Amino acid sequence: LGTPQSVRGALIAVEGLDRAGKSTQCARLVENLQKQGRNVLHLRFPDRSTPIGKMIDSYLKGESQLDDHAIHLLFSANRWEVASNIKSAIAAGTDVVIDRYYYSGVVYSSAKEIPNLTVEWASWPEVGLPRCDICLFLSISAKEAGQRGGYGSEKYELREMQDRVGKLFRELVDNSQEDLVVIDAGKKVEEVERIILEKVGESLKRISGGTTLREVT
Ligand code: Z5A
Ligand code: MG
Repeated sequence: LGTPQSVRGALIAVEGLDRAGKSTQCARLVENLQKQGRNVLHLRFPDRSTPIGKMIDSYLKGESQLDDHAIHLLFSANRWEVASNIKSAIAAGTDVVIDRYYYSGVVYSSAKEIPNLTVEWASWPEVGLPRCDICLFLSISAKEAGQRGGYGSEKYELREMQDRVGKLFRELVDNSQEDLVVIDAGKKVEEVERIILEKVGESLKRISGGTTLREVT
């Protein structure tokens, strides 16, 4: 049982607007893959437990102020600090499931509409990170997402910001050459879970056929 050593693990990211159901679906996906006898590493960004993550947490809660470029680079650094762990897990045959990844990094910062903090500028620090084999984009309108328990009090949890984030996510999905799969996140939890498992299954099949882990370009 388990994944043969010769087959690498898969890098799976789950993205989308606030309240799209990313954390709910990541937990279910991890459990489903484990039931199949696979080893899984479950990560999330921001990872608020590291020193960099603590700075991000404090910023999001409004407890500290940071320049928009500086916080952008911290979000990216928070990914870079685990990049080598991701690579070694994948090489050892472990699947890595990530709750938000570089797409969130690019989209949220550029949605702030700060002069020169463009999508292009925001994308550069992500170049070289392990690229996902599949990114499940949970698609939901900001209005519908806002109805799910309402927004909290963190920095970006404002309707106007969420609308801009939604628009940028859609542009990214349209222009991306990555393995981005759009999933209707307005469906029932179980239905979204089923579709995700089906899409991930297809990706796992491609990987067992011998595709290598790529880097963000
Ligand atoms: N950010 C950034 O700026 N730059 C970066 O590089 C990164 C992130 C990585 C914190 O992220 C902020 O950081 C975020 C982006 C920014 N800003 N904002 N705003 P976070 O990941 O820590 O955020 P979070 O606190 O985990 O919330 P979330 O991700 O927005 O929620 P979610 O994970 O997508 O949803 P959920 O917790 O699974 O579900 C939300 C509720 O909906 C819950 O009550 C569920 O029971 C319910 N739910 C879930 N699925 C369904 C369905 N299908 N139907 C009905 N109800 C559902
Ligand atoms: Mg979440």
